[in-house]
Amino acid sequence: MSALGASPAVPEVRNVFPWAESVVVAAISYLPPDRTISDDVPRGLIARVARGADYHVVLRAKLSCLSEIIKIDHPNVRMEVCVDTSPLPERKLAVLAGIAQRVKNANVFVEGCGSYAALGEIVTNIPIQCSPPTVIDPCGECDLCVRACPAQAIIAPGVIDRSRCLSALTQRGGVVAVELARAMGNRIYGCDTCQEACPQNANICPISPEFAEDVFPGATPELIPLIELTAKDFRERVSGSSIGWIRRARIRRNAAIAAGNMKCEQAIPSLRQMLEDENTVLREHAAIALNEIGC
Ligand code: B12
Ligand code: SF4
Ligand code: SF4
Repeated sequence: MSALGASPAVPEVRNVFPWAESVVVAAISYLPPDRTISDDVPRGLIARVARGADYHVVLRAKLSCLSEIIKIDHPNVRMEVCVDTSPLPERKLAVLAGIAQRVKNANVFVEGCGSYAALGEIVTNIPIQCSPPTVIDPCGECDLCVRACPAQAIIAPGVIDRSRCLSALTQRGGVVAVELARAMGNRIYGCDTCQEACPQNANICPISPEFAEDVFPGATPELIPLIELTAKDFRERVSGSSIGWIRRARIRRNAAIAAGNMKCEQAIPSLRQMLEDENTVLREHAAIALNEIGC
């Protein structure tokens, strides 16, 4: 674990767990070593959070261990481990626990991890004494992330327009409007641009051995196999990865969008085949991509 603190159970927590008194909040650096490949092969891009082991699994295992330790002194304690699994305001809890600071790109910064930190909690009925956090503004006058966002999705300090954010668009289903689809570039899952632009992330290094290995599809997967991704390949290679939950059709749609944006002529046969797909969204994006390539 990279940082650990405790927050009072704010009303959003009590709405879900009425018995809650406090929340142990943990952060772990998910930053993987840079294994992006640049060669002549058309490639997509996966956000850092999904390149290695699934942080939900890693953090849940660590928090479950910690909850067993807590039980030694408090055998009758009530606890619930959460990692993105309950509607808790995880970033707010991390700030209240004193382990994180809010920044303009809407993420929170954790000492030693920058913003490349995943968050998880143990909600408990133990009243842990929590001192109020020291709130600092690490951003000052900087607005590099706001200017770097390819979709102009940072609409106020710390506020994202989810209908424009490319991370959301790669994860959500349906047809993507042409202007935003173009802004997606070669992104297949997630978006790191506002974090890459941040000077506070510049000297942050990978520190968690759990995220040292890439898991398929890795950082920069080949595009054409993703456009053609069969149900069998998806089951065998992708479904257990951090991006598997967005399902096969969205991965194929994002790969088609990427091929169009990259004017990737090698993708023409796969896109022509996609024109016959039973999924209307895929058919539409195959046609748009072929149009972008110029056929
Ligand atoms: C929905 C969601 C998204 C959506 C919308 C994100 C957004 N910024 O609105 C989309 C798909 C776009 C998204 C993208 C990403 N996400 Co996301 N996402 C979530 C999720 C599941 C819910 C967030 C949410 O809607 N909360 C409800 C709203 C009301 O709260 P909020 O957005 O957190 O923050 C508001 C308030 O809490 C308040 N607030 C925030 N901090 C504080 C502090 C104090 C003291 C107070 C009073 C108030 C306050 O102000 C905010 C604006 O109104 C959380 C997990 C979770 N359960 O929290 C992960 C989570 C926020 N995501 C995470 C990550 C890693 C990402 C990505 C980096 C992934 C990627 N590479 O593509 C991007 C970053 C995009 C960005 N610039 O924010 C991490 C954040 C880690 C971090 N260090 O900040 C989380 C916490 C998951 C996790 N368990 O680690 N995400
Ligand atoms: S994740 Fe990408 S699209 Fe979303 S706010 Fe950051 S830079 Fe903009
Ligand atoms: S780029 Fe600048 S404004 Fe944006 S989060 Fe980093 S320090 Fe803050």
